Amino acid sequence: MSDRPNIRISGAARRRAAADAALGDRAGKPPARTEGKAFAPANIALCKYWGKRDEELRLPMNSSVSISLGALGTRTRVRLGDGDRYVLNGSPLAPESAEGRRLREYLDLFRGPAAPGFEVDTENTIPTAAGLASSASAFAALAKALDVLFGWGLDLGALSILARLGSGSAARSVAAGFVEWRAGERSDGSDSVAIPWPERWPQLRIGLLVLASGPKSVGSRDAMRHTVETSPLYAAWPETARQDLETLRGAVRTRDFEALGRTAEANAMAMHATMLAARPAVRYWRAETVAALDRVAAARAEGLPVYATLDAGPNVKLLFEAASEMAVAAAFPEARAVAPFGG
Ligand code: 2P0
Repeated sequence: MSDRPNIRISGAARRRAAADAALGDRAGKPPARTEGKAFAPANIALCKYWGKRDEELRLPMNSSVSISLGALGTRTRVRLGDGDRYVLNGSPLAPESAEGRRLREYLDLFRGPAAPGFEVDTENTIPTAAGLASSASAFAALAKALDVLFGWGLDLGALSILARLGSGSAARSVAAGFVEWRAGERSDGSDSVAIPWPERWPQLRIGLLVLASGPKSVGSRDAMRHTVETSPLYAAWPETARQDLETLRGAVRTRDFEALGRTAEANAMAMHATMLAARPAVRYWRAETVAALDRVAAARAEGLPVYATLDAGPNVKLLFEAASEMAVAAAFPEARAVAPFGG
């Protein structure tokens, strides 16, 4: 038996090391100013991130790609202070709440003698009722606001690493448009970064259908872990996602809307299939979810090019093009249409 103590580096220490590595020689330098402000968009994945190869560094099993939602996202201001103080949508956020703790632990990565405390004021530009406010835009906006406060001038890859240390999907919210998050291979996550795709697709539309609001039964972080650990279908997921991502890359390059919609919808169904097979099942779908998917299928059978995707929740997102906007509005009067490229 070895007489060496069994040293286990904590998740927080590993995240701090990863943040320092992304910052390089900027790590530990005092802030350049007393305040930083930034905005980051929410994003909808066309090929989903589902499962981690490293829980602590939020490193994914598979690469994913999303569309950022333009002006819908999170606006954040971070100021230096003696202690921490958080405001979310105009109301103080209790430091001992789950969200407060998560925020404090994240800010610990950047704390130092010249930056002992952070006052964070954050506001979602997505109506809360839209059920879309997410950790993705929150941590991306915070990473960008810290970049301004400290004057780091980080490139997109480094920013996406910092955002990822808060929440995986936040890696994709550091940029507009189509953003791929490469899974990477290195154990320190230094190659698990966001790479925006150069293509723009101004006619693309996303329709937000809010079918149910309120807290979800299981958070996506726990659902993901439980699926990886217990679902017999999970083994097929990484390769399915790899193929879907390549199909989507081709669809975006050639502006093939049908291939994009079909693949995104199939990818979302496959992700939910892995959850349904988990033991016990993780089932986010409600009766309204199934009814909405039926309506999408019926609209498509009538010749309307509209597809659906859904994340770790009951709400359905529609994918369509500007030419179908009137018909989609008629078929789904409750949908809120978003033009991710500004139309
Ligand atoms: C995605 N989701 O690609 C997938 C699809 C939900 C379903 O990324 O644990 O909040 O913070 O890394 O990013 C939601 O998971 O999880 C998510 P953590 P995150 O958008």
